Amino acid sequence: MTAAVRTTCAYCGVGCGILATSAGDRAVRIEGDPNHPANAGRLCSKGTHLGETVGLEGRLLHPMIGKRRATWDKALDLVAKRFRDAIAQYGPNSVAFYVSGQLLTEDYYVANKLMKGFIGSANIDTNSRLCMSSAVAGHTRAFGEDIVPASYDDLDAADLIVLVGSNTAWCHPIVYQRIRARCDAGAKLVVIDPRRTETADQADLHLAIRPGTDVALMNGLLAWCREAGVVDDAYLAAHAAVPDDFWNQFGEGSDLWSVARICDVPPQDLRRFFELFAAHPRTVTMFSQGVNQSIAGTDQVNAITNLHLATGRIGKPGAAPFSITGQPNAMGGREVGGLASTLAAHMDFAPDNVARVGRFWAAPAMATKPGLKAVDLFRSVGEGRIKALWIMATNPAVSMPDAGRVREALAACPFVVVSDVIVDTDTSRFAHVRLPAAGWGEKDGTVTNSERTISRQRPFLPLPGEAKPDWWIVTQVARRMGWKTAFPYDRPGDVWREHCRLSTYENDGSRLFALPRQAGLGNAAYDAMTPFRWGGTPFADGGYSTPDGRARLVPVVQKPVAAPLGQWPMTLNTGRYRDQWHTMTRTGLSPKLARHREEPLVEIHPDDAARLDIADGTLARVTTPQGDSLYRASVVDSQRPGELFVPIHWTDRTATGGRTGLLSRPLADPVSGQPGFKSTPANVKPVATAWRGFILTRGELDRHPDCLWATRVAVPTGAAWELAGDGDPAALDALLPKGTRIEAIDAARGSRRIAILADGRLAAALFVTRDGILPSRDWLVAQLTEAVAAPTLLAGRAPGVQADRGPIVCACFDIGLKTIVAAIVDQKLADVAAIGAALGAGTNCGSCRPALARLITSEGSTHVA
Ligand SMILES: Nc1nc2c(c(=O)[nH]1)N[C@H]1C(S)=C(S)[C@@H](COP(=O)(O)OP(=O)(O)OC[C@H]3O[C@@H](n4cnc5c(=O)[nH]c(N)nc54)[C@H](O)[C@@H]3O)O[C@H]1N2
Ligand SMILES: Nc1nc2c(c(=O)[nH]1)N[C@H]1C(S)=C(S)[C@@H](COP(=O)(O)OP(=O)(O)OC[C@H]3O[C@@H](n4cnc5c(=O)[nH]c(N)nc54)[C@H](O)[C@@H]3O)O[C@H]1N2
Ligand code: SF4
Ligand SMILES: [Mo]
Repeated sequence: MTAAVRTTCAYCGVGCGILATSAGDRAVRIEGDPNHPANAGRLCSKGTHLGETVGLEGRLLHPMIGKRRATWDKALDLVAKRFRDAIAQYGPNSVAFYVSGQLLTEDYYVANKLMKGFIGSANIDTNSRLCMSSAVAGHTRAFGEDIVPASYDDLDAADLIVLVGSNTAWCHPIVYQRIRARCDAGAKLVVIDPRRTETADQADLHLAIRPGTDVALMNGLLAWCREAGVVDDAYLAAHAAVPDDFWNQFGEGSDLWSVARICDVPPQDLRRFFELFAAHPRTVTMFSQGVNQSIAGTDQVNAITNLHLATGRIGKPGAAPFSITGQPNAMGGREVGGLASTLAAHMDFAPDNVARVGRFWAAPAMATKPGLKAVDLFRSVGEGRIKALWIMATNPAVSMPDAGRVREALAACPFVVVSDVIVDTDTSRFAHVRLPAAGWGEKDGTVTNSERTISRQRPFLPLPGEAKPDWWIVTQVARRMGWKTAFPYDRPGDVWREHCRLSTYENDGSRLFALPRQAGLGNAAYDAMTPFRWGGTPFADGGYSTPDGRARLVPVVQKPVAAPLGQWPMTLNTGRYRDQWHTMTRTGLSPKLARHREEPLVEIHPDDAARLDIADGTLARVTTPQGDSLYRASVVDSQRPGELFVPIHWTDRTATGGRTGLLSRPLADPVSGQPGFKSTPANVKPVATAWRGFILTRGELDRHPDCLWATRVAVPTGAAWELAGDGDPAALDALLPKGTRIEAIDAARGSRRIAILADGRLAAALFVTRDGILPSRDWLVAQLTEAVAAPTLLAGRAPGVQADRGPIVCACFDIGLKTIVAAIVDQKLADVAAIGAALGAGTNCGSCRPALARLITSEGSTHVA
């Protein structure tokens, strides 16, 4: 064991500190860092299981040109040449970079400098366009600069916390724990989300609003505050510019009843929210993708900033609008200026700024205007106008809206470079050159979290194979394109110092983003950097980054919400699962994280399901004008009628279905360019299958199962595939590895059970059924790691013992939770009596009947075996 290394979590924008201890052979112990201000030692499920994701399986370990291994020299020369040639022939705007909030600040800085100061185009956009750009635009409109005026300390001081379009319990779990702790001390929690998420479950009030009506809600609340005398006129007089006609919009239609009707929530609930807000000056309104990912995202952000400005709830402890960031370094990317619509260091493309940055960089070719935003960028690629594209640390073939068109565009692009840690992603399949990047645990630099705290990510593992840090790769290409002296970096600290110097360069205080004390940091001090938050408490005395120092109230009106149309009667909402991260290239490696949700589900309200004849646990096809994909149906009343929810995580590498990116429409907010991922007109239909089954293997299958439904998750030593189809399941046998075969095939009942043994150990198992009854996977999965296979493999459980039963629910008959859940799911038991008939549970003393009833509602609809 070596000493623990202090680093930061690879995943979300909470930015938790981690103590990583390497134990050799890429084994690592992960603990929360008790000294980190973001988490004080706590970690969520994803952070805790990071150790399961640092192995080398699937890693890209050397550069590749086409399908062949190449040397770094050859690959870098080729990238530099193809970019140079395209620029020479078609001009600087014929090339583009598409980068990511998962790059470190140093990586981001170098890529941004190369594109905007040397290539001479601003065609560098980032997946933060899909994530934070409405918040960036809203902040800039309201405050004159993209400043998040809140910190986690504000949560500890708030009396009311309003979560808007944020499933915090799943997506920012450690912040959520902090919110719960504050609620335990008496603060109130209001959740505004069309779905009843686990976050909403525990709230004092949940407003399940009609999607896309957040402006009406916030404007209605502001009108209420004005009536109630809660508007802080003194604050507005001192610190804000209020357009003359601002208050005119709050006439007709802003009364409680009209707002309740537009938002489709009970008026009494709405009144309760308004009263809570009016009564608690210390309010934090935290928002995320339910607000940002909308075609009115920027207006929605400003509806929230208006409310906080007008009530003077900003720049004070416990009072602020709080845009919580998604990716670990979404904020660092914004500080660097890595969006196509920003220049650098919180400067835009005003001529002064262009000249200033040009002086600082000694740039030969400054970009003078914004570049293409992600959706337009890929549209341009599709139209043949981008001749060379370099994608770093993002998987747009999955995560862009209308991903089918994005794939066509990538296929047609003359030159695509992909820098990634994984060899085979849905995007890298289109790459002409693949460059192996250093991954988490290997890379070295800084990140900024949601509350502006900058922390180090430090390496504790050696660079595997020929992998190199992203900043190094971009630096090498820049030098080979001819700019040797402008890219002199030998280590991330060199880049860091330059970034910090730019932040203070000719900065008379008009840009709040400034890191003056960092610019002269020595290498040792850079290595020893402890987490620090820049910006203090912004706007504590007004002092907004506008020419007159005043914030802006921005008039915003609710746009009519389009009524569902005949062919597309449903609205498709998309988002995240608790234990998966985006396109699963890393969380997908963890067997423990796989247990939470093993397949992509389409969640649908019981009324819609009944009307459309979609039974829980069967397959359903979701169709939109952009494309279609399969999901397993989960019938739940946490959905609003008329709305569907699907996860974003599954890809071609892991499933035949769940391809959510193909479905989302490519419409974007006109101000920010952020796509409206949360509401695509859609349709859903049941899909019949003849059989259901699963394959478990030690190691991986040679190829993916070729059947209607096949979804993979990691299990210890190998993989588990859930399967369903309508053809002959016997065709699946060909997938099984060689070895001693034992089988039980009951053609009449349509049941096939096959186990393959190698050296006396279970190497693979295939179970198929026509009647839906399959053993629980737990025991068989455990058999994959046993040195000697049990004799009862084909029964799918240990000799003489029930399959892993879980905690006991029915004490009279000794029946466990897992047994009951499996029976509910596999046999489609619909009520307590049916459980009694099948298992005996609940038929003696009856004490467990309430528990069984709860399991019918919860597990019968949400759990998939
Ligand atoms: N487990 C996990 N955590 C993550 C990530 C992950 O992949 N997995 N990704 C990280 C990243 S990059 C991001 S950006 C964040 C995202 O974090 P969140 O924004 O919390 O997550 P989402 O699930 O995308 O969407 C949030 C909620 O918005 C709701 N919503 C949809 N439409 C509307 C609407 O019109 N109004 C309102 N008020 N709400 C609406 C959805 O129902 C959903 O519950 O999570 C980060 N954390
Ligand atoms: N329908 C729908 N689509 C969405 C969303 C939604 O809610 N609904 N959310 C959007 C949002 S908010 C986001 S943030 C995006 C996320 O979407 P993506 O950014 O496409 O998702 P990731 O899987 O995180 O992709 C990161 C890639 O970088 C690689 N990688 C990891 N670390 C490194 C590194 O250090 N260097 C390099 N070079 N590569 C690395 C990973 O292997 C992976 O292939 O999805 C967006 N798409
Ligand atoms: S809350 Fe976010 S940063 Fe913290 S451990 Fe979980 S995923 Fe990592
Ligand atoms: Mo994101």
